[in-house]
Amino acid sequence: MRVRAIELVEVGLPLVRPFRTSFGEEHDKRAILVRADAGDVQGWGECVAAEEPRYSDEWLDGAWEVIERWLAPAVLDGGEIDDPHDVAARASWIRGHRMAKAAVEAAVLDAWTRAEGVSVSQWLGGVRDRIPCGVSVGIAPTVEAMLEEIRGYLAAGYQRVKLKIEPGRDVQVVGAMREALPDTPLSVDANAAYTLAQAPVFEALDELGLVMIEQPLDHEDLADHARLQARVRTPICLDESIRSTADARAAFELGACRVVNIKPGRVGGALEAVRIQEAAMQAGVPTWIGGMLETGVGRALNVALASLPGVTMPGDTSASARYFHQDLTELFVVSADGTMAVPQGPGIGVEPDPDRLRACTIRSTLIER
Ligand code: OSB
Ligand code: MG
Repeated sequence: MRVRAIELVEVGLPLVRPFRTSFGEEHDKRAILVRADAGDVQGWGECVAAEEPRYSDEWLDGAWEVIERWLAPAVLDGGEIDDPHDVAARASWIRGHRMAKAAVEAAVLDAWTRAEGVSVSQWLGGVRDRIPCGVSVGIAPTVEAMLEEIRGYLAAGYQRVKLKIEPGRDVQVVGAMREALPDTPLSVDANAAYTLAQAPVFEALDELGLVMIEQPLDHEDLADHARLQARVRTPICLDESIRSTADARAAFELGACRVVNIKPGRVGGALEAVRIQEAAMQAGVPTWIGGMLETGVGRALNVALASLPGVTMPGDTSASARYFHQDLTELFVVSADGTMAVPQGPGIGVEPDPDRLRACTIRSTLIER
């Protein structure tokens, strides 16, 4: 397969409710969509870099430039693609920029699997046609507001509820949720907002029967995560800290986590995500697929990854309606049993609707050969 053109489209979609984490609040979803045009087939990928480098060191405008200036030319000028793994190989001289790389790889992978007539799930080795779904709940102004939002999700079927925490809004808020919802599988996500000196917060959370504590400490600090894990029974799950299979192996050897949140954007692509899932399976560490408030394009790839054998826990792969009044693609829905269907059509199984895409477009550029 030869990719003849790569188009970048920046889109903006209002969120149904603001999403607040320890690192900031988002009201709109902005994303770069990548379209790989291979003549007979085309494929779509979504870049999860946000407008500001808060979650990681990547940001939207930076990713746009990296793709336009280096990644797209690496793919376009590299000749025939013999396998989707070629994308990462051609881009390997570019340090970092994993979210940008992941988006380009995703577009090529979609085109490739469409040409082969198989779903991405099948091609990656998926073993499930439905996946268990959890939901990530932003920090709300009051305990009542948070509870009301959560009750809606539980009524919709979600199997696990993740609460965002930050210093000052942790033990008390989570304790109130636990009291109101004694049997609900709950987890917390601190997005790296604490230091080991605040371990007593996690020792208190340890008494609340949580499924896991996600990314409590600095993203660079595996050693302190290992020290914290030694002090709590609740499994620590790493998100920001795991950017590669090498990171995952180091975390497992150090005992820095007992669960991994896998996001294809954070680790440089779906194919690296598959390898992390394999390494985790070998180490006996369960994984789940995280999210970055993706539109249907990015969501579709996450859902395909969630069908892999080592991905055994409910992920942050929620229904389109949890994020948007109107998505760009066919909608992802969660059924009453808290599961979602894995698209079985060719490629990622969904496509942006041309009218919706036009309505959401902020800018676009075509890189052609
Ligand atoms: O830490 O998992 C996170 C959203 C944006 C950035 C980081 C995170 C999140 C979420 C939402 O928790 C997951 C989702 O529903 O897409
Ligand atoms: Mg997280």
